[in-house]
Amino acid sequence: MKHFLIFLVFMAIFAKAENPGFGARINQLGYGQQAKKILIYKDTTNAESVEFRDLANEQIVLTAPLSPAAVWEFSGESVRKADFSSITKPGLYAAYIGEKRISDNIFVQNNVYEDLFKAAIKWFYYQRAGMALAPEFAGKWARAAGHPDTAVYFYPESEKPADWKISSPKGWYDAGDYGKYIVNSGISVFTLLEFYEHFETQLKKVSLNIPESKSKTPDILEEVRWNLDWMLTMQDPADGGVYHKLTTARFCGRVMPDADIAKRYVVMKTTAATFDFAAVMAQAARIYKPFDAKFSQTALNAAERAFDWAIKNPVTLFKQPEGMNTGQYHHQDETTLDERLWAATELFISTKKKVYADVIDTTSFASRGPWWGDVNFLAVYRLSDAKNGFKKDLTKAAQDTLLKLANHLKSTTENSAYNLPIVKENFVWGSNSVVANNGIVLLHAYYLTKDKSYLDAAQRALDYILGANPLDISYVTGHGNRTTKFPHHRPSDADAIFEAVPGMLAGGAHDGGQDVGPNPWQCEEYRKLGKPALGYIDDWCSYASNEVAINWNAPLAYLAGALHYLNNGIRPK
Ligand code: G3I
Ligand code: 9MR
Repeated sequence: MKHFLIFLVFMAIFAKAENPGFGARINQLGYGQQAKKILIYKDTTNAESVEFRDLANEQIVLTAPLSPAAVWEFSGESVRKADFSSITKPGLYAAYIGEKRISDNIFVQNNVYEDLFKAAIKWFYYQRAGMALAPEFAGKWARAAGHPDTAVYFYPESEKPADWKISSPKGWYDAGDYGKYIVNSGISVFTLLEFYEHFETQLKKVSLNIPESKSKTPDILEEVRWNLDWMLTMQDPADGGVYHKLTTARFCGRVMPDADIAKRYVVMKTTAATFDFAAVMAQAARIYKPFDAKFSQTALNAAERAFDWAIKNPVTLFKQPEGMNTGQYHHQDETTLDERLWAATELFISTKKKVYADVIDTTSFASRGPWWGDVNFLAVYRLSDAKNGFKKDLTKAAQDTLLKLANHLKSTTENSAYNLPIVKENFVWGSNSVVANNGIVLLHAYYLTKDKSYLDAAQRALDYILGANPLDISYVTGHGNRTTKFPHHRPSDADAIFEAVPGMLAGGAHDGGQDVGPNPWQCEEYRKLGKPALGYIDDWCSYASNEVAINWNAPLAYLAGALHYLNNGIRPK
C-alpha cells in the first residue's frame, strides 16, 4: 500500500509537471539546421501567417504564410501548415499567431537526434534475456536476470523423447512479453546491422554504456551479438532447420523477468524462420569478420545450412500448437518467396555462389514496404546497391522498384494535409514502425538519387513519431514533451519505477482494436473508427497500440540515427 501511495504522489507531481502544449504539431525534439521544418496547426483564426520568434531575444526571425485549411483523412482534422525551413541558425524558437503562442519550444541544432538514436539502440540492452542489468549500465531500471533458458523443452512435449531439451540462452525479449522469436529477430537484426553498414566509421566510436563497451568491437555490434548468439542456438544441428520461437506455453502476468519461471519451449522449425535466419547470419558473417573471424565463419556455415534446409522444406509454415497462446509471427497469406529472395541476396553477397544467384534470377520482387511478414524489400535494398555486384539490369530493376515506392511516399507527403509519408494501409498493429520503415525507404532513395525531396519526406516520418501527429504525442518513452508513459511492456509495468524504460517506440495508432473487449485485461473502446490516426491509448491494456517491440525500435534507431549523421554532413558508406 505504501508503494502505491508513493506511486500516486509521484504520478501527480510528474503528470502536473508535463507541459500541455500550445496546439501546433511539431517534432518535439527539434530539427537539424538544414532540415525540412513544417508546423501543422488547427487554426480557427483565418490568420494569414505565423511568426517565429528567436527565444533568445524575442525577435521575429520569420513570418511564414499559413496554407489554406485542408482535412487529413486519417484524423478528420482540418489543419493548416507553415514551412519554417528557412530558420537554419542554431537556437530555440517558438511560433506565434499575433500575441498567441502556438508552439512548444522549437530546437534547431544538428545534434537534436543524437540522444534519441543512442537510446533507441541502448533499449535492446534492456531487453536482454538471461542477464542481470546492473545499475552501472541500466541506471534505475536495473533488474535481476530472467530466463536463463539453459533447459528449454519442445512444445508439445509429446512429440519428443521425455528427456529432450536444449540450451538456448541469451537473445532479446521480443517486445512487452518475454518470448524470443526468430522471424521478428530477422528484420530487427538486419535493420540495426544495415545502420552499422551505412555509418560504420561513426558507429565504431559510439559508446552505449553496456557491459561490453570496453571491447574492441563496436557497441552496436556487441549488442546485436547478444541476439545472434541466441539465434545460433535455435538451429537444429541435425539438419540445419531453425525453430520458430522460444516462449512459455502462455503469456505470463505483469511480472518482472525473474518472476516468470514457467517452463519454456521451442516449437516447430519453419521455412520463414530458417530463411530469415540464413539472411541475417550471412549479413553478420561479413560485418563481424574484422572483429571475430571464428564467429564470422560459424555464422556463414549456419547460414548456408539453414538455406539448404529451407530449400528442401519450402512450405513448412508455422502452426500454433494446441494450448499455446504466445506470439505467432505467421500471417494468413504467407508465402516464403520473399524470405528466400532476401536470404539468397545476403548469401550471394557473402559467397558469390551461383546457387544463390540462380534463386535471385528466378524470383520476382515488388514495391512493397518491409515488415516481419514481407521482407522482399530488404532484398530490393541489397539488389539496388551497385556496390553489391549484381548484374546491371537486375540492379537497375531493383532501383526502379525502390524509387517506385519512394515516389509514392514522397508524393503522398507533399500532397497530404499533414505532410506525412503515411498511406491508409500503414495503419496496422505496429503502425509507427511502418512509418519509420517508410522513412528508411525514402532515405535509401535519397542515397541513390541525392534528391533532397526524399530526405525531406523522411524527416516527416520522424516528425510524426516525435509529435507531428493528431495526438500531439511523442511515441518514444522519455523523449519529448508529451510522451508515451504506460506502454505494454512488462518490465516497465512491474518495476516500482514510475518512468517507463526509456527509448522505446510505442506501436502506434490504428483501427484494429484487437485489445478492445470486456475481459479484465482488455481496453475499453478507445478508437474513433474511421479515423485510424486517433486509434491509440497510452495504457498497459493496449498491446495493439501501445506495446513496444524489437522490430519497431530498430527502424526508429536507423531513422533517427541516419538523420543525425546526415544533419551533420555525413553520408552513408
Ligand atoms: O497484413 C494485413 C493487411 O493486409 C491488412 O490490411 C491489415 C488490416 O487488417 O492486417 C494486416 O495483418 C496484420 C499484421 O499484424 C501485419 O500488420 C494483422 O491483422 C495483425 O493481427 C498482425 O498483428 C501482429 C500481432 O503480433 C498479432 O499477431 C503484429 O504485426 C505483431 O507485431 C505482433 O507481435 C507481437 C508478438 O506476436 C508477441 N510479442 C509482442 C509483439 C508486438 O505486439
Ligand atoms: O502481453 C502479450 C503481448 O505481448 C501480445 O502482443 C498480446 C497479443 O498476443 O498478448 C499479450 O498478452 C495478453 C494475452 O494475450 C491475454 N491475457 C492478457 C495478456 C496481457 O495483456
